[in-house]
Amino acid sequence: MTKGLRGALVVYDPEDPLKDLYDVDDVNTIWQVGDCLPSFEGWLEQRPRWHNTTIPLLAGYVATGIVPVSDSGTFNGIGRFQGGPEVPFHVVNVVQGKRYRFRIINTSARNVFTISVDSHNLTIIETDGNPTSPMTVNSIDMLAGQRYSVVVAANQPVDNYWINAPFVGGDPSRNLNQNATLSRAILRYQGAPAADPAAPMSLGPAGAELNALVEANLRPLVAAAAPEPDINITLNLVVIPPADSIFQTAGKAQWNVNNVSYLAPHTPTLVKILEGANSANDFNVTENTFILPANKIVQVIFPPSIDDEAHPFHLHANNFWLIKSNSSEEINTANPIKRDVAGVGSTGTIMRFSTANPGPWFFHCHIFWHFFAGLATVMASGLDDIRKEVHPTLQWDLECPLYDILPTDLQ
Ligand SMILES: [Cu+2]
Repeated sequence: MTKGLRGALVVYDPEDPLKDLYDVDDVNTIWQVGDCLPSFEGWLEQRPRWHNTTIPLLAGYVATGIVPVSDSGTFNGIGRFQGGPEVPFHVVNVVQGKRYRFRIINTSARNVFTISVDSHNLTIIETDGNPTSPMTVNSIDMLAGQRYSVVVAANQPVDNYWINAPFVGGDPSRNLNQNATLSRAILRYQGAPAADPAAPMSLGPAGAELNALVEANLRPLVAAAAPEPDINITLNLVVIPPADSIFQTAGKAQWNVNNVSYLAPHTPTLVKILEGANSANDFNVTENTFILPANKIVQVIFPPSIDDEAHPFHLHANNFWLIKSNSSEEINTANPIKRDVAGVGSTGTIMRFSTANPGPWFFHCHIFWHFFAGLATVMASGLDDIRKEVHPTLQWDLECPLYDILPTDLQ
């Protein structure tokens, strides 16, 4: 992620109920967009002056509270920055007349990408692994960690077309390498010359041409009401300026969830559970761990936040029903979509999830810098079931001593 490591893990469904909508869905139809941070760029371009790693970038963030700003966007690992080498853009090859299922993954540490393809529509059929009722748009905003599948019909004249993937994230004036317009790839029809599109590079549809995704308008493929909640949890997100922070050491960037800044415990949460932890009192306050009974429905309410950016909250191991999207004031319990990353921001967000899957599951902001500064909780459910199902091996027991002998800065 922040160091450039990336890879897609796609679980293909041979019984996909939407497979009649597309002809091609393979290794060549995966689009990974990401942010190219100074560390990655130095590594990629062998340019020592950008040879920062995540550690100094994090140090800068915790000292100032200012999110590091990426040099460029990347599309399947390739990106250009202002004044940098004109590396060839990633090319997506298509054949006229065929329909493609593109699986788009935002792998970035921070950036929000806006995806569009010149002269083509995008028909959304999936959110984070959950099939949706097909909805056609021409522009999609994606937060860090989010995934969409879109069907694109190669129904235009044989030519080269821009795939636009501009992004926002942090204050661009803090990194003059950044030129979001250079974040893009090429859709190349078979028979078209191996050349850049003749059209100018744009940020995508705008004005009357724009038909952008509104997340709240998406519906699941199979209409179903969300179950009624058994438990309600309200989570308030608050940023603390470094000057007021008491996180680890005073003077560091800090994010709180309900007045607690998450700090990874020395003894892992799962180990504590296996050793008998049963209630919130058995965990450090800074683990911000919610103990939930099995097989219940939990509703999480994020009140509107004064912070105007959307935090992509991600729940591990579960899809939630998105009862209220940050994109709308609408409350939808009748037929909400399911997904596992949704924005939390200025209008408020409501989610419901089932605790039928036992485990201590991270529930955190997917912006790497915010996560590091404490914007995380753990939703632990089915503790007795965990103890019945998880049986550590000798190899497992050896992990802790190996960890304990690591130098402190690697722990
Ligand atoms: Cu965040």
